[in-house]
Amino acid sequence: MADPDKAMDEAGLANPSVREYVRYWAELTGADRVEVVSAADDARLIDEALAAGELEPAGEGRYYSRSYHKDTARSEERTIVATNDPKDKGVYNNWRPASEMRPLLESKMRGALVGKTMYVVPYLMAPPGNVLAPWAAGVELTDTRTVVLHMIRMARVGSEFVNDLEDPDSFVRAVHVTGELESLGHGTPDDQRYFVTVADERTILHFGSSYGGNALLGKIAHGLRQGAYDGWDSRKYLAEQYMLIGIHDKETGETYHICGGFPSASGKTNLAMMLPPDALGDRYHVSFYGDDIAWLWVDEESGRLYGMNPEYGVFGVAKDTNEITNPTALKSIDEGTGTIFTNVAYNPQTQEVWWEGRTPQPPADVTGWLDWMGSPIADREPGDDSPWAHPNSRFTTTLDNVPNIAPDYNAASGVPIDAIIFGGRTRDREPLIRAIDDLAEGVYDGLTLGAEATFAAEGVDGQLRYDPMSNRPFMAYGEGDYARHYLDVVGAAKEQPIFAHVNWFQRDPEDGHFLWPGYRENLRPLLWLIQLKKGEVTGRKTPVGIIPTKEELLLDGVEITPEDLDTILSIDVDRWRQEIGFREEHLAQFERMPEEIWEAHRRVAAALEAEAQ
Ligand code: GTP
Ligand code: SPV
Ligand code: MN
Repeated sequence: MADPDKAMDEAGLANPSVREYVRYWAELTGADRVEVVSAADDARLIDEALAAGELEPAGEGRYYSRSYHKDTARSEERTIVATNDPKDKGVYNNWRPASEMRPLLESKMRGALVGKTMYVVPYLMAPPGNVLAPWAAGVELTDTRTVVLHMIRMARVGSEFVNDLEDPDSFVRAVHVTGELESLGHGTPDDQRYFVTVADERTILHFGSSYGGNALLGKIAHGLRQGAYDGWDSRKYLAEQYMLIGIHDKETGETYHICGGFPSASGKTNLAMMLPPDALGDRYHVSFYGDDIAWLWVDEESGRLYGMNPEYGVFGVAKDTNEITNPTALKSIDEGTGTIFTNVAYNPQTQEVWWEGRTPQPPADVTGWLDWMGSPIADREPGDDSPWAHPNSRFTTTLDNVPNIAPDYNAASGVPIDAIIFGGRTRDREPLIRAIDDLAEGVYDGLTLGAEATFAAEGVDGQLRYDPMSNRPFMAYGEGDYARHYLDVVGAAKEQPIFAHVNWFQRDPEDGHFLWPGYRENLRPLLWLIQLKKGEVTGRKTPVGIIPTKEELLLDGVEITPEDLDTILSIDVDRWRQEIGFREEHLAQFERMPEEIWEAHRRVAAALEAEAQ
């Protein structure tokens, strides 16, 4: 049996409540050893992981890992929010009673660490000193060394983040057990995996995966689900699946901050890492604050809406990352140190990695190359064109490696928010950008975000579905209450941010090509949005928002045909009238949806009818 007190003494882990929690779980899981981790342990843990074969070298200071072949994405079906109050049940949170879930998870975890090490990972999901830091501390317990290595990259890790809490009990208890992956019945009726957030007990219990959002509990389970619940419970803040960027105008010296939600694998990391197009690079610079999570609150002193990124790293989609789509990501990997790749293709002889879209064609000489499951490419049957890398393969790197990281990303203050945008993979109907300058209509727009789901979750790729605010997989409580809370938080700000809906993914119905070139060019509609907010342009009013005229959009150097440009800057009124019917059904599912949202819906519907006359 482990001696948790000795391990905690040695590591200087002093918080008495944390110590009690660690003792409880060390005993319940039967762990042989307890090890308290801080960021300073990274090099040693990397060496141990290499020696154990959990990681392989992928060039100087870079590493490769492969997960169990059925364990490659978040499982939405197996993810549950549990509380003690049935009123917390929403449409998307898979609500279950805490009294049922806690004993079930404890039974799965009992004895699961016999013969194993229990790593103790104290973390903070906030820049130190931030006003929301009291909700940001947690301690993840895990049986998996690669999970520890990912946590060190994705969060601020060390005992100092939990030792001096004003209320020693105010940390999130986050327990992760991978279990025996081969015998968990993935996707069968007897699926043993459970990813549970007991939100009103601030306890996260995840069993049955070592992958990403299922296992890095600081990130998705705390940063989004627990954060959302705490933000509502305290009436203080919102926790959203948003990227957060600064756009700096070198001519005027001004910086604008935009945050925004796009569903998983729909372009947040790309936008946050944006290198402006050559024609605009002399004047503008885009800086990275966050690419996946933002917590938003109203700053007491200025009365403005503020935002910060609780994370410390990037867990980015590898697919289609290349010199044209995201040179910044490649630089963070090549010039930074410590990147871990998961489930890409790997060549142990040359230590190279590759993924679909990295280069137009895969390496011509397949000698040594293994696909993401570890099978030699050279052994493939002729005609086997299955992907070399898993579509949800990822790279993990810390914020310090990101070349366009904002100089003040670590500042306690956070940054004032000028605009909130929503978007997703929508193949028709949604124009390039439509701006919304009314709070209720902006929140309504977020709640009715409809897009194609992606490979970031098991079994949903390509499904068209509503994904409110891009939070569908992370909803912690009822959607009507969520809408109320959103209106209250943002509505309390003295200066309202402008809202917008963007779409980089409209396609030609015949040949399927993307109408808008996307990526670096996405800066252009965002600059227009800022100009609109400042009153420098007026746009064209439509029933669903204000859209730019061709003349207003800075288009020099953009490759797009006049027909495609017309399509992405126009509103298909009949298609939108049909959409209104779908939205009505969608919103009607939710209890306690605020009247302001229904009013916004009726205003948009009436404007569309008037336009159709
Ligand atoms: P999560 O980390 O899963 O929450 O996703 P994310 O929203 O950060 O996704 P990311 O930025 O990593 O983008 C995922 C995929 O979208 C990549 O394959 C990109 O190549 C693709 N993508 C991003 N921006 C654009 C764009 O402007 N146009 C097109 N066509 N594809 C894009
Ligand atoms: C997402 O799926 O939205 C992610 C990756 O950001 S994961 O950490 O796996 O949730
Ligand atoms: Mn995400």
